[in-house]
Amino acid sequence: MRPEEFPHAPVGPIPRRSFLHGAALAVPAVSGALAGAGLRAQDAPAAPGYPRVITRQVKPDNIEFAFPTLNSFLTPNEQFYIRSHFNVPKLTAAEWKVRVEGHVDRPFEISFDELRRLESRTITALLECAGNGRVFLQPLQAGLRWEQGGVSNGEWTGIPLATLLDRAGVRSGAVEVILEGYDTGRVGLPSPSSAGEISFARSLPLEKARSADVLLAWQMNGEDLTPYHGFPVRVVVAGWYGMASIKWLKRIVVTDRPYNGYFQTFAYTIWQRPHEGLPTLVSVGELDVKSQIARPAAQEIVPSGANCRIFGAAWAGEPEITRVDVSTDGGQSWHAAKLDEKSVPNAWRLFHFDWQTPRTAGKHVLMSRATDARGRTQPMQHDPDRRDAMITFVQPIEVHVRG
Ligand SMILES: Nc1nc2c(c(=O)[nH]1)N[C@H]1C(S)=C(S)[C@@H](COP(=O)(O)O)O[C@H]1N2
Ligand SMILES: [Mo]
Repeated sequence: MRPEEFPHAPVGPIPRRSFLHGAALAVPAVSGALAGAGLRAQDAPAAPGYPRVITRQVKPDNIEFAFPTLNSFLTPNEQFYIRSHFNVPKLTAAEWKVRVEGHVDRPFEISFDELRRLESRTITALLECAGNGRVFLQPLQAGLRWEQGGVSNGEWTGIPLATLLDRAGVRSGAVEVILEGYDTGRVGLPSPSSAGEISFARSLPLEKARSADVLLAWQMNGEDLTPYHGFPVRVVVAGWYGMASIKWLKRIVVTDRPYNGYFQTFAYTIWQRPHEGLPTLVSVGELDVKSQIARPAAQEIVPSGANCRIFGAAWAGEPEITRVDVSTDGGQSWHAAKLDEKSVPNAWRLFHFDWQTPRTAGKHVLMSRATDARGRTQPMQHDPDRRDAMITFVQPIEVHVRG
């Protein structure tokens, strides 16, 4: 299946900022004569359009979705963000296998062919890196400086992890399931160094591991996984931050005690204060509520006295997004945005708000703030206890109204 078009979203080339002037330009969010009209000669000398992805790191390659190009409910595979800690392991479908072991009655291995013969399901699930938006934190944090695009929405086909757990026979006393990838490497400065060469691994509480929304997937958006996204088989943990969705799956270890691996208890952790205010590190898990404005993009120029469609996406993991409010005056006043009818658990929900821009030129700060069915709402400030993860505070988008 091809990602479907989203009718509210204006398409057309999305010009990018001029490197020469450092000034804003681009008008794709505006309906009327200018929409989709392309670049004005003075605006973007060499750019044929807005880049569709943005490279954050090379070897390992880490690439973000250019969020201002958001134009469909499902993110096309060639734009889906890539977050890999180590280089892509070289695997073939013919040789690949996954082993199920640990606190089980019948450990076993299963091949790709065998796996695909089991009863599959297809689910929609958004993946967001826990570090998405890190560039907006002050002071600036170490780590990959994602802007808005460490998030994408996909449709996944595979078998529930529960199917393999049942086949292995989980023993009583089991508490977690560790998922390990075939990729390996060393982690070094500026992070605390790893215990030599390690693999990428994370655990899930047994209850979550048994949920029908945790898949061993071999397809995204109707196509085989690409090497970057975990070919031939990855895990998709719907409703959780991306680090739980192990790519290039190698091993499933059922365990009777909590796992304290590098990516479980060093990285991807935040502070919580359950013991009389004493800060305790806890592993990042479920997605929190968040929204982002895709267009207009930061520093864009929008015409005065015109209709400007503010367009974006909101998500909260499993709970439904119940409202999105938009501000065009830096958070002083808020207006309900129109939510797309399509509300799918574990996916994002698209929204828009039609803004009548003022007749006079000036700077304006746009914001969006989402609320979910659990009553969670985005905060205005980043909670420092979250350090450089789970960045859900309301992001200001400065735009320029010009006559
Ligand atoms: N084996 C393995 N799985 C992994 C990772 C990794 O580095 N190695 N990165 C994780 C992180 S931090 C994220 S955000 C998601 C990103 O998935 P994607 O690259 O398909 O978007 O994969 C997760 N699974
Ligand atoms: Mo991530």
